[in-house]
Amino acid sequence: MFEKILIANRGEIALRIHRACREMGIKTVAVHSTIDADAMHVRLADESVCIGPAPARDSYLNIHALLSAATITGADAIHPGIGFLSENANFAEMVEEHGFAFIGPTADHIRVMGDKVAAKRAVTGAGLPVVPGSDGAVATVEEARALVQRIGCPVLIKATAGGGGKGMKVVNHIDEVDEQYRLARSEAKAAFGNDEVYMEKYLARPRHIEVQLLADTHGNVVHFGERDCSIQRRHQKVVEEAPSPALNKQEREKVGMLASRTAKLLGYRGVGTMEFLYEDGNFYFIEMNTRLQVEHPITEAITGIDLVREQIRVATGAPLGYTQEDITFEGHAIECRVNAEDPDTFAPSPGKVVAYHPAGGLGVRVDTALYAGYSVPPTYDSLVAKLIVYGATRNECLMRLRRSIEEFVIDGIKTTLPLHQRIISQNEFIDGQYDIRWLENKLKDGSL
Ligand code: MV4
Repeated sequence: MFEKILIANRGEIALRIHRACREMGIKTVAVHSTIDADAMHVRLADESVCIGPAPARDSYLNIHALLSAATITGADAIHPGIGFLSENANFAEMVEEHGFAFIGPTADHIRVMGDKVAAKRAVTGAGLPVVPGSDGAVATVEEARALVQRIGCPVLIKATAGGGGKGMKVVNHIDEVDEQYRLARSEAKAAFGNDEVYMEKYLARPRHIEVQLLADTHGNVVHFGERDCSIQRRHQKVVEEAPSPALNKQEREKVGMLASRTAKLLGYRGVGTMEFLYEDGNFYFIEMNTRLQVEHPITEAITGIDLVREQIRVATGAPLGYTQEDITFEGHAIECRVNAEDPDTFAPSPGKVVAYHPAGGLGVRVDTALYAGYSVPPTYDSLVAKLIVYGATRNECLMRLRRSIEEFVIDGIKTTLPLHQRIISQNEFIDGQYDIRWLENKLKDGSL
């Protein structure tokens, strides 16, 4: 087992990882930028190292500073957390070259899944269904036009280096191909420094269903069921739930089995998530995330498994020690991402938290690094707390979530808590009848 882990992250996820480490008897090293000197993740850790100035590129993305911090503190492993360097294959490689364990998949798996064309090809080879479209990259506008003629409008042009929706362009009519193709390439170039694009049939109203996976280094893979992450705005998840209200037991077992079988064939290790679009009873793989996810706690709530603990265990080379049949699902969980933003305009709202009182009681979990007197810096992403609520049934979960939002106090900054109360009060949400367009449509027509 590791004795000391350096946590290359900040905020609530750094605390989440610290907690798993301490419960395993592992010491932690926090790293922080100058603006985070009094952050909660620094206070809790056994040791801390300042790795640079506030901008992420100078601190949390500074590979040399992180490796130096791991060296001087004698850490034996590095946990990248979420965001920042968590899906950077070069970082994973350098961590291992410097003699530390990387708590994540191999650099090769990160690299393949970071290239969306390579990822699709890899999982198709393993028998996973994907959205019909181009066979690999589309290199010329002539090729793009021919493809639109073959698969029919609407068609979506996506960046190979993409994810997160950047560089995505819809083609609704053959006359638009040339313009949308050029726009997609130039946006991809600007966002990723890589203008390669590929094409898919555009699904108009799918749900976003993702499967949580865990693999050890001995070829054992299990899935922990799905999460429904269809409540999104501008490619940022807002509310997630597990299980999905749209799937029946057979569909759940089918997509879980398909995903875990694929991960096994690919020789994957660690935690990972396969993302699918789900429409008219069909699943289509779109991407795989090779890291822990923000919304992992809802899976923990319905399975009783500590995913970060498992992630650390398999990184030591330990075998899973259980099989798919040992994993059982019970009840329902919903997560609301609480952002330091104006709930009506989504304008960032950093600043000093003057009063803080989290929701509590049975079935309520709050993952946060906030405390009264803490100043939320304007420098990083605006997620400041995750409210995770469990209930024996979806209805119990919803009732408990409503009262939890009512009692959650974060004063001094604006947060999206009021938005969450409005979302979960909508009939469509209560009925589980929503798709990836639902939230943005509600915001646009002013009915939220
Ligand atoms: C799609 C799609 C419709 N059809 N692919 C958005 C980001 C990237 N992860 C994939 N995305 C989409 N791919 C096809 N063929 C619609 C989206 C999409 C989306 C997907 C999941 C959750 C929210 C979304 C919001 C807008 C678009």
